[in-house]
Amino acid sequence: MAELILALDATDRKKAIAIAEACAPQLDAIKLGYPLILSCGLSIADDLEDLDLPLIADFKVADIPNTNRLIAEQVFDAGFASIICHGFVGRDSVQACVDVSADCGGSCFVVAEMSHPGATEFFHGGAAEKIARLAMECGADGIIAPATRPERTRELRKIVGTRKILSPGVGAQGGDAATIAKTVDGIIVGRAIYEAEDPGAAAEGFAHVRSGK
Ligand code: OMP
Repeated sequence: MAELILALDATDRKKAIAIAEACAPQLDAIKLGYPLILSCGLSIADDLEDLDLPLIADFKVADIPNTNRLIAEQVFDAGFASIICHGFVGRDSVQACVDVSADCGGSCFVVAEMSHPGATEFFHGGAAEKIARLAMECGADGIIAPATRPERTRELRKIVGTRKILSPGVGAQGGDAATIAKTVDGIIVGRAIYEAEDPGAAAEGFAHVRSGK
């Protein structure tokens, strides 16, 4: 059983807010990334504040430690609860994001292995395992691991223990919600919900995988 996190990648402010409102009762968090934030600005977080759901900033931060720190500070100042960063940039860069998250009372998730087909080019051969270990050593709250490869995510679970795994790739990318929900703490779902004719009903369709609901 897992939480349901909406990847709100719609790029029109009004439409995005309407989708979030329609889905809110079915959600545990909303993830916002470049598509919506580049279109609307970080202030979109204020527009979603009344929904009282944790907001995850998905910038897949991947820069030098000082720039990572500056980005993370902006994210938490804007009211986000969590940030996603990349791990391949190395320990010092990840640590910068983790430290700002901790200072701000937020959480930090590190991408260990991505969900798309091309991810196997660089995240395989032990790289994902190395990133997951690094994330744990830095004190990250959890990792991002693919719903499209449940067997890989099960391997990464052995490394992260009881820390969280959030998993994208359900629906549009072919991952199965019920299968991956057995291994992870949260499933991240975008198009299968926000492109549906009735996003609220589509979100409700994942009720069977939500923990404790
Ligand atoms: P859908 O494919 O539309 O369900 O969206 C998936 C969401 O998860 C998008 O916002 C992606 O940017 C994000 N994502 C992945 O799809 N794969 C990953 O490996 C990592 C992420 C992520 O970090 O959220």
